[in-house]
Amino acid sequence: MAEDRKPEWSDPNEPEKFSTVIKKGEEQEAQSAIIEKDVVYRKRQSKEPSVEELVAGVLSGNRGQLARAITLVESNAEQHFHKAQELLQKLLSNSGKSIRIGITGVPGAGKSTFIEAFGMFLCDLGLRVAVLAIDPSSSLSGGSILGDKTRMEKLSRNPRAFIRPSPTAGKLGGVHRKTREAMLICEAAGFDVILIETVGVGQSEVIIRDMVDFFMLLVLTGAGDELQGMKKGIMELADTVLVHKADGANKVKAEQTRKEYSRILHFLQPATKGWSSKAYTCSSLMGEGIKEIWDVIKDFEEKGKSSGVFAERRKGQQRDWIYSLITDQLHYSFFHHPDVKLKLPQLENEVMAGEKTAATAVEILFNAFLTDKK
Ligand SMILES: Nc1nc2c(ncn2[C@@H]2O[C@H](COP(=O)(O)OP(=O)(O)O)[C@@H](O)[C@H]2O)c(=O)[nH]1
Ligand SMILES: [Mg+2]
Repeated sequence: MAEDRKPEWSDPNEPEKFSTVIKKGEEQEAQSAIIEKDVVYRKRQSKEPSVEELVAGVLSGNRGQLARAITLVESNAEQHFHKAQELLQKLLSNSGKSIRIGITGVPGAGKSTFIEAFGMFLCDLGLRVAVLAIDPSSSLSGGSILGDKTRMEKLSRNPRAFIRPSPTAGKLGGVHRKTREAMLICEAAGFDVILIETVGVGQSEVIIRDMVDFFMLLVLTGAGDELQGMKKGIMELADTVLVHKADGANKVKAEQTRKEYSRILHFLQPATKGWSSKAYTCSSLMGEGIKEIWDVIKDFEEKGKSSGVFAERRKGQQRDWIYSLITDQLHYSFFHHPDVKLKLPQLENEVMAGEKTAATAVEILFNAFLTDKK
């Protein structure tokens, strides 16, 4: 037990004159209690919710838990991966009830502005709208999240809407795995419409096409040359081409451009069986053509559901999901294999110098990759 002491400046000859004592050791005890309390408090603050808590939270439409669930699937940590899969497994039977819409176009085509206008229109109809983004450049440049957030200012404040910027690529699957899983979680949380924005460069539009029911391409006017140069491939993916920014002095031109696109679409392979893709004009700034696009999408959904094409596509997408994950995993584990990482720069130089064929270099790399796997 602590020994009681008088302060040093009290008179040792007259101890009773000073009634206060210092209890040695008590201060220490009190302090450690404070520290402990603080640790407990901090632990409670950063405590990760359990899978059950997340499932219950998502299903009840709790936005905080929804955001946490998506953060979990976006995490690059291995222990989170397994927890995320457990969560998805539990939510899977509650997903699939929304209409999934992909929106692509070159940077500056107005995709984010369109989503703001279209999303607000849908919210006003009483629908709940989730917006996800895939930005293939985001893992390199840090993304255009800031730009998008300011473009979707009204929508981001709407209680019926939920906006999630692009995840970054990493271990155990690229951005598309994360986007697909975020989409399933949003569906389980009761969102009626999922809008996925992607920059139309390279492969991302093909990836999104494989994830959505309806796919639209936003284009600009005065694109005569661009139209010629535009890859037939991307137009063949589109269920609708939207000639955007059809306002002011641009209105007449937009109508001409619409006709040109319609003519081309007419000769192309349809993106969806039984559906003929057409071109429309739209101005997100003026709010024109927004309702018409929704009518087109509703018509598309109705026709696809009665013919069975809608369900058939979704089934095919579920199957393809396996293969895209396999590709992801292989890609990741190959390029992160220590021996491959070690040997690759040297082999690259040798191939560039013409000392080795690419096939020989790849064989060496695969041997290194597979040695410990046999
Ligand atoms: N005139 C006009 N400009 C628009 C319209 N929609 C977007 N813009 C402008 O186009 C620019 C790019 O828009 P943004 O939504 O960021 O394009 P994104 O890169 O495709 O997402 C912005 O300066 C917008 O204000 C529209 O309907 N009419
Ligand atoms: Mg954008």
